[in-house]
Amino acid sequence: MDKIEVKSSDIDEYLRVAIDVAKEAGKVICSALEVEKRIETKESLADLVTETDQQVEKMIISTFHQKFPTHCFIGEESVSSGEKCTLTNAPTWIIDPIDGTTNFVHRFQFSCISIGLLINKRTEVAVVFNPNLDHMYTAKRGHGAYCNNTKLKVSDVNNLQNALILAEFGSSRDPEKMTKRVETMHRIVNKSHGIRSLGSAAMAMCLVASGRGEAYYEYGIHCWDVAAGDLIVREAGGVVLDPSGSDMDMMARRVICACNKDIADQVISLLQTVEFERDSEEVVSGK
Ligand code: LIP
Repeated sequence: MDKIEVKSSDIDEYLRVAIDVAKEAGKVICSALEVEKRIETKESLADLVTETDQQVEKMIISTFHQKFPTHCFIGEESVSSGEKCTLTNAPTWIIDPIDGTTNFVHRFQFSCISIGLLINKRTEVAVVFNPNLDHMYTAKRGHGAYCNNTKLKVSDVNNLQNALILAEFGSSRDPEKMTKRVETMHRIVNKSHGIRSLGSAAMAMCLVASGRGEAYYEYGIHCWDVAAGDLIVREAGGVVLDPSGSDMDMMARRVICACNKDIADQVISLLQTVEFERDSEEVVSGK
């Protein structure tokens, strides 16, 4: 498919609609916090889904579909129920209705709606909304990243010794993968100010973008966990890479983002690769 041309007024409209839909989704999530949830597990006892994830994803997709009938979608819950994860140059909304579902279940405040709009396979518009804290993170390519209208800027720390690193255990409980993760964390914690695990990739990326941590890495994420965070970090001045040090590949299920290349390289030198099956065969660089 040929490259798509987009007008900047269209991009503004996409961002406006994404912010509105994220706010509506936030209301649904906040009211669901008060009621008992029916929880199902997906691939492990730590891979949860609730009716709210499904309900919110349907709501977001149907709103976008009404407004932009030619656009395509990749949603966490749609893929879980068998839809293909296919990305073309066409405008494609990549949606995680609740990133941090386990946090949502436990009312631990780091969960959010993550929405990235990719055009020509690059995120052009990003919205991450944490309704618990009322933090709305937004970015438009080339126009900076914001949280509730305050411009974001990454930290200027460039030595791992002075850095706080965000990392996750992820949802797989495969013993070999767990051993590698714990060993890596052990190496990093000995060479930095410490490690934090928040349970939401999108939130972790927004915190790096906000200068509240120097790097975040994870093996096992999916494209919907990072599609929006990718642009938010880049627009705040940070770097987003594959843990090998090459360009990030959104379908490769692994990512590192950092406030700068120096910190990224120092973390990368300590990482152990954890293998996961890709989301799709295409290589999708956010650059
Ligand atoms: C979660 C991620 C988190 C990761 C979990 C899971 P979900 O997303 O954001 O960082 O460690 O494995 O993928 O499933 O709550 O949308």
